[in-house]
Amino acid sequence: MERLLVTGGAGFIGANFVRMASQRYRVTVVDKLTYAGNRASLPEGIDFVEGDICERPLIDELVSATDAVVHFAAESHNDNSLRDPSAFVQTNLVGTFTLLEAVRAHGTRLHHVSTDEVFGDLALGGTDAFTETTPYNPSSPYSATKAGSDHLVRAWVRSFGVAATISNCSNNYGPYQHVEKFIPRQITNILCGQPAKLYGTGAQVRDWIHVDDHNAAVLAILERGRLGETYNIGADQPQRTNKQVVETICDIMGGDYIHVADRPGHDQRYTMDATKIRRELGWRPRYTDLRAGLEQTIAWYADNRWWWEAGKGDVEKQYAQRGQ
Ligand code: NAD
Ligand code: TDX
Repeated sequence: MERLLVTGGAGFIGANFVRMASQRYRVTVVDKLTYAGNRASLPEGIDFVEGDICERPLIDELVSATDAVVHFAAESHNDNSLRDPSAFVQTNLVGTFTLLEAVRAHGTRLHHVSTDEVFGDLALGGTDAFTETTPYNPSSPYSATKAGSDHLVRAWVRSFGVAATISNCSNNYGPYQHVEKFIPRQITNILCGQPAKLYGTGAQVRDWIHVDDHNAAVLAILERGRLGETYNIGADQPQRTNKQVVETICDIMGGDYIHVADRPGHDQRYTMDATKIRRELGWRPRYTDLRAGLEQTIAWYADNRWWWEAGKGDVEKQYAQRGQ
């Protein structure tokens, strides 16, 4: 395997993946450059194609010229999916279908990147965790379309023998994450002299993982994973409420937070059991201290205002319309 086609490579996780994988592979990125895509996140020396994964002739041509596809492209923000789900259905379902038909036609290896949100949520206060066999029970239009895309991949493996793997990962943080998302929104609010904004009570629990740990796991699955298998990815962190995470950010940066309107249908708790990937592939997270990972991420946003400052105002205007 020498050549990789990375869909959604100009997005947060994709761009960090390209930075890691381009040290070992010849990488081509295909990305539509939606509001969430940014060419400036990509390193020099890779091939970039601006295009939509729903366009079959383009995807056929790119898939025919690669050894494997790593599929990150998606509409990824729950709050946006509550405002207008249509792009989520199009990109996450029709886009994944289009890719699957192309890899089926060309016999190409595919890794499909998915989320813990396909499993729904867990009750606050419990210690149970999602495993690879937890039944799917998605809550939002975003997670429903990701769940549907996972089912398509599984069906193409079983029905057509497509050489695919799937990973379901917990909440990522790190450099190049769009300022609409929780952690960069709070960091950049404080950098702009604004308070951090906590939805509702802030009692919800997310299972945070550094983006480089996620991407090292994706590479391990691509290189050594068993075809047809699904792997959960999570960093085995202690359970942390959103309020605790905001308090840590405020403590590091010297800022304040306020409570704002809650997200409708807000998932309460995500906790991942990543035993399978640890046991089968020997993968381990390297960022095990969230505070240290947040300090690194805060320093990145403070040093790279050019990367996020232009888009910040529009994002905050949209949140303000919803009382958030
Ligand atoms: P992102 O929104 O930052 O990036 C998505 C990228 O996909 C953007 O560059 C965008 O331009 C591109 N894109 C969107 N529609 C496209 C289309 N039709 N054709 C081509 N490109 C298109 O998302 P992210 O946070 O980097 O997430 C990447 C993947 O990882 C997604 O599949 C997401 O479901 C999954 N995931 C994310 C997290 C997380 O915490 N962010 C956790 C688990 C899984
Ligand atoms: O301003 C905010 N205040 C707040 O309290 C924002 C933007 C979010 N929140 C809360 C909502 C969630 O409980 O923080 C938590 C994290 O929110 P998001 O960053 O929007 O992430 P989440 O909805 O958990 O989904 C993320 O993880 C799984 C990614 O966006 C998905 O793409 C991934 O699949």
